[in-house]
Amino acid sequence: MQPEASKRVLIVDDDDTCVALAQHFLRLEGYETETANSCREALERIERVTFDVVLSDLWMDRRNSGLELLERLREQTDVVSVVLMTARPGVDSAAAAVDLEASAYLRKPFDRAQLSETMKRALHRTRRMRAIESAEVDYERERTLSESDHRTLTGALDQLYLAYQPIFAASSSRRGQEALMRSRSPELANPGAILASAERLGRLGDVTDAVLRRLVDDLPRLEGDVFVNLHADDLFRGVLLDDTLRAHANRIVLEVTETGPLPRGVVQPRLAELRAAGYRIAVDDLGAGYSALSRLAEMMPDVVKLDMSLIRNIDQCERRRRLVAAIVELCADEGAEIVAEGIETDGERRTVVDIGCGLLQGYLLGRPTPLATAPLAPSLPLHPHA
Ligand code: G
Ligand code: MN
Repeated sequence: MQPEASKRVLIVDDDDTCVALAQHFLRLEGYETETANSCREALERIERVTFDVVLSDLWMDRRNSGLELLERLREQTDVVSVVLMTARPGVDSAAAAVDLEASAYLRKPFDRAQLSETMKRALHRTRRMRAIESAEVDYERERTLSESDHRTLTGALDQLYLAYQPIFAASSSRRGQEALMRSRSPELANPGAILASAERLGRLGDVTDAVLRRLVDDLPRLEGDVFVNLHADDLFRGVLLDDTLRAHANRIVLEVTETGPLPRGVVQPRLAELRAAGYRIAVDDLGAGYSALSRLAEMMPDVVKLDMSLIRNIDQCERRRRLVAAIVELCADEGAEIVAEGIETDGERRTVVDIGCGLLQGYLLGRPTPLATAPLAPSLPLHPHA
């Protein structure tokens, strides 16, 4: 249940009878009231308590004290409504009151209905102002938060590097490697967190550009094919057709990690364009999440990478073996190569080779390693336990 919204009024008047009357009426209307007899006393109260409306006499101690009070109050806050009471409204004081955003004038003497109506409007104004103010505060907080998020992401991309995990042919010769994003940023090092942040900030393209820039730097030191992960939207990044990257296109396999339906009419022509430039296209993580079999027909990939969830314990699961065998046959018909990903045991390795997976990847065969610390030998041992 919502707490009832506060209706707290400070009544300010040097005339005690008037204070008592206003207090009586307002209590009948459900207001909480406090009272003060002078501008000074009112300001003291206001310092300690948050009021929703200040109902103040205009003329106190033979001066326009009500205006003074209003002026001092406005130095502190806009979000409390002030109603000025007076027996002699004058043009000058009215103009000043408007200037200082008094909510209303209440002509003395007033009856309960007049007071009630005026106070209702004043209270409404306070609540509206508060709502606007808190929305502004939220907006401000949101903006500064995302500014610092942007900085953190930029930092992570500046310190981005690639680790390479070897990919072998079933015949045990080394075929190439998959480039995997890493960052040395202390705040944002995890690749999944980098991608999540980039997605939230609408900067997935920046991640791809950073990855491809690093790849260009590394390519001269890499042997064989280089597999690199892209979101389907990234297929449209201009950098893919820049001369530098294009010069190596025939060694590059673009792994599309897709999490939603592909807009057919746009993606097909782009794939054709990228293939014409020399790139090969792979469907990544087939068998996981949204990466459905229908993707095979849509993209006619050159390479299909089977998700490690299909590979796990495949040597102990007849039905999974048959499923993978069916996919392998389908891909063979389409002329696509198959990579079995995430091979961790020798049983898994032997089984996928038996079924006919032509390419192998996984911790059993090699972990992702940064280039600087591990110059890539052309043939790493395929059977570490053999
Ligand atoms: O989505 P994609 O297939 O590109 O993901 C590759 C990820 O899988 C990398 O983070 C890599 O470190 C991880 N990986 C690679 N080989 C293995 C493996 O044998 N077992 C497990 N659990 N993870 C692996
Ligand atoms: Mn991949």
